[in-house]
Amino acid sequence: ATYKVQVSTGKGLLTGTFDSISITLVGTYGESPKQLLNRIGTDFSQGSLDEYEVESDQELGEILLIRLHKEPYSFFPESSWFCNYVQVTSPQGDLYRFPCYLWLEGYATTSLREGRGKRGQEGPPPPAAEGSQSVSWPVAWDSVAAGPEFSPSNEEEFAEHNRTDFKGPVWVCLSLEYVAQHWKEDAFFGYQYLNGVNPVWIRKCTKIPFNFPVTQDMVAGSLGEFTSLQEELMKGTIFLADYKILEDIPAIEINGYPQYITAQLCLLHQKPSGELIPLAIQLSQTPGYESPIFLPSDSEWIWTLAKTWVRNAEFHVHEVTSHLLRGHQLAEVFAVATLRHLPMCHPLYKLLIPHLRYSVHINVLARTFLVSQGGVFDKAIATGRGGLAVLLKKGLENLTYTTLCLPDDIQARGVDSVLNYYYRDDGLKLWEAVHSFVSGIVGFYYKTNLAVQRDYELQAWVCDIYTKGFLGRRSSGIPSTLRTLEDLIKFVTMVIFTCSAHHAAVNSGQFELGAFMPNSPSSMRKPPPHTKAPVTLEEFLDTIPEMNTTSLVLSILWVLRNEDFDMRPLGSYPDEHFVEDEPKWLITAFQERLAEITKEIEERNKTLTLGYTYLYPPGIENSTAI
Ligand code: RS7
Repeated sequence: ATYKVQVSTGKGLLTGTFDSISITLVGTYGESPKQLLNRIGTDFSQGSLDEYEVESDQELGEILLIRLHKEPYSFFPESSWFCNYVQVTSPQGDLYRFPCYLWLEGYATTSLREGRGKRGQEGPPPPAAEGSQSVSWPVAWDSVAAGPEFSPSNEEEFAEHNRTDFKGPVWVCLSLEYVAQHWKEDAFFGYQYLNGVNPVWIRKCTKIPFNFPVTQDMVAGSLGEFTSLQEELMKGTIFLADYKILEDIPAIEINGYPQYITAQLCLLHQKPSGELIPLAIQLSQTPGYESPIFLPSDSEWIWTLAKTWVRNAEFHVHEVTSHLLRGHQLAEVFAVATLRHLPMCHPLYKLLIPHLRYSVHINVLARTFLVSQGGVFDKAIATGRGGLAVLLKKGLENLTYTTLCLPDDIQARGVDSVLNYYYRDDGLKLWEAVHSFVSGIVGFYYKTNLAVQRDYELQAWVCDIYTKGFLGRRSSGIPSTLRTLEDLIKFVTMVIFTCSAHHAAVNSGQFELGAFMPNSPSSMRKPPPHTKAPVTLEEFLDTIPEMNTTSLVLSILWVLRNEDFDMRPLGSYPDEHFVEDEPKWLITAFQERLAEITKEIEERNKTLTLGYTYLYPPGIENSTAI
């Protein structure tokens, strides 16, 4: 019997191979003899689709899997091969597709199972080349101890920077110049809590905290004569940004001088016009004579200094808890758990792998340059690497399933009726779109709750995320098992949303909002003021970072601007992991919904003085890849 075999090689750089590749077809009735495929030097080159005939004396029945044998050829040195997929056509014309989309490295045999999604419990046990043997957890990922030695393989492809053509429509957008002009304004300070790089921190305040004794007298000037603090608290228009998490975070020396970190509190008010303005700031968690409450009516530079201390707190919580922990570290947890537990033919592998692309790679780079000993954190950020580890640990202890699921988070923070909160509006639409896509995929492969409960691969995956990622902390609310279809859909939605939309929301604006340093200082050189005595511009400048600190942060922000990168926007799936029709239709429906959201955002932004673009779908990456 003659089988037609087509082999597709990746389009990226150095994806072709000079090694000899042979194939064995394994069917229900038997195996074909191992047969050499490539004519070395012509076949299996970058982007090629090669065709062969494979002979077998016997009929093989239904083809279940194939083996690809990668062996030395003549004097050529070993070369890695990026295989997209193999397609086999039987003598009767039946088509079998074997998605791969992986680098095959070294001399080894790789087994690929036929591509129709199979859950744990169905199908034969996964062939040895896939699954848990190949990837191990780095030691203590949460302590940033994992070094660059935990290193993924496809770095050539990662290093290849293809310029993207994405240029959104031109609205009046935030820009470096805009920030430089408006950074001192109270309204812009407040605006950033809703639509800046860290739009996840403020909470509704219904009662003035005991350790932040703001009084009616203090805020009367800001609120005006027609209302009172009490009335606004009851109306739900008072908000709190509390940086208690920064208490007792150790600070380092920079340029030979000690740096300072404090645990600020900031109270805000949303006016009927929608403007969110700061009412009062306290630069510690302990009120008293030594820690006055700063007000907009204080003298110009002392109020600016107090706000700048809050912007510094925002720098720390944004970069460490929202960006590094929730964006990057979690993506790595999901990636490692997926590679350990879900074989390539598992529907959740197929669904998730595009959302985990390059996440380990970018984290290896971060561990090499940013959070390494003597790296950017040690040189330019008050926490240094030591304080970073403490802050990350606290951040992880505070992280909950509620925080990670946007609709629940909005409820929990009490910000459902805040005006002009475009992060929330766009984010909820995206959550819904992802949820509906995931429901479709899950519903196609899992018909009952029992099917979810019995999928041992899925259960091992979620349990690993719970125990390794969240250190088995019950109070996180992260599930350790999934019992129902709805549980599964919500969990997978959270994973995809975190790696795409959440990361985009906290990543995309970093350059424009952070490059004008006083808006986002990484380190403070003087202790926080203990009195309201007026300060001069000189004293202000002596507190914010020095030139070399600033330029180091700027250089990183510049390099990591997400402009020239081989980016895959949310909902694009150029690698065809799914071979059935239904998932393909679901992908199309997801893309159509994202296109509608795109239109809605474009229309909305036209009506705004400042467009909100960080959750504009064409600009959101599928994965935490930068
Ligand atoms: C960026 O990822 O775009 C920039 C990050 C950055 C720039 C300057 C100082 C500190 C940071 C940071 C951070 C924590 C997140 C690291 C993830 C980087 C790939």
